[in-house]
Amino acid sequence: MLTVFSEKHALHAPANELAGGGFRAPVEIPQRAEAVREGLLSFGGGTLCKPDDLHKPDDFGSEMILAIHDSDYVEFLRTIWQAWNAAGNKNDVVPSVWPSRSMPGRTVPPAHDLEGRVGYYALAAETTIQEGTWQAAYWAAQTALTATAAVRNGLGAAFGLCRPPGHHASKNQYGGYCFLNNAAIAAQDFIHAGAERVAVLDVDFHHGNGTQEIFYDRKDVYYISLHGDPEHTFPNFLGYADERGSGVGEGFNLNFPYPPGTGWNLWQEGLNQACRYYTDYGAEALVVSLGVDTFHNDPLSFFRLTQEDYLEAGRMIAQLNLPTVFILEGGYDIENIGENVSSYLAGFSQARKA
Ligand code: SP5
Ligand code: ZN
Repeated sequence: MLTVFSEKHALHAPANELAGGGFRAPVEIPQRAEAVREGLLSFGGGTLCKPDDLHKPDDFGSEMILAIHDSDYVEFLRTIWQAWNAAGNKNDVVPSVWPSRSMPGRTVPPAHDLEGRVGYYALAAETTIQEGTWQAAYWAAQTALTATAAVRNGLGAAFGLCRPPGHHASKNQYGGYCFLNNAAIAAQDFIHAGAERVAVLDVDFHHGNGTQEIFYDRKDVYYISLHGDPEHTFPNFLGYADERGSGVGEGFNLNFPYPPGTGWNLWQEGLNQACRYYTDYGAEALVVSLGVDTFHNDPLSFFRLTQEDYLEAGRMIAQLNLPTVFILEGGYDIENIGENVSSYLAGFSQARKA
């Protein structure tokens, strides 16, 4: 399968991750993307992805990024590290104060304080910003756009090996290891090219709060997510079953939150239903937010999916028979991430050829 990959992902390399009351070794690290690339090239004796199938992204500029994200937010991402560094901070950017529930007064960032500015644009504190973060995020978005362009131009499917991931990034907030919403940018690119109904299927272990928020009041993009119940896990404050969309978008957002211990039997029911809803919807194109942190051995997950399950999930997704762009999201078991992603794409490819 055609795979788009940029070495620039490595410019985002967090030194730490705030977890359990201290700074720990981060899980969203450059080795993830390298392991996926190597896994694709070696899977099935190199039958899934050949070196010729690996493409560097083209530069499509900022038009689609700005169709999804607010311009002040994009400007913040582009400039914050330099400002933070120039103010004498030696460490990575970490937020520490928020316009939280009890302080709803202010709806713009404070003009003269960096800490306030960072907190305004952050939705969580585990995600740090370094010198190369903007470059890495920009090229992850271009990776998504390049994969989408290939599919728009007639290729049946493509894989955007995006890093950093994207589905937690909202119109104007970063967090959950995400800065630019690569999957939303891909979906918007289909719309920009004339599609009227785009399906976004999110199989990452976590709810894609950013993608949901971005398309919540729209009916041209139908977001469906299968994920760990936010009563039990990140992002905690969005992703519940009663969130069904608003305005003309009502009925075009669907969440399947699942409890700890969820395995294939329960999970595949949701995937099956999602596929039926997309068919009824008359989807013209599909974007898959492909997280493999549903794996039984993932350090962040309480699902119990296996490599065989991913083969079958890939087959089920293929049966939608839609032009399909896969976008990498989470997955933190470095030992297995390459084979896990490959299993999804191999199942999909096998079913498409059959
Ligand atoms: C893209 C994606 O999968 N983002 C996930 C973001 C999860 N952020 C909060 C994770 C908190 C995990 N706490 C660390 C415990 C590890 N032992
Ligand atoms: Zn995740």
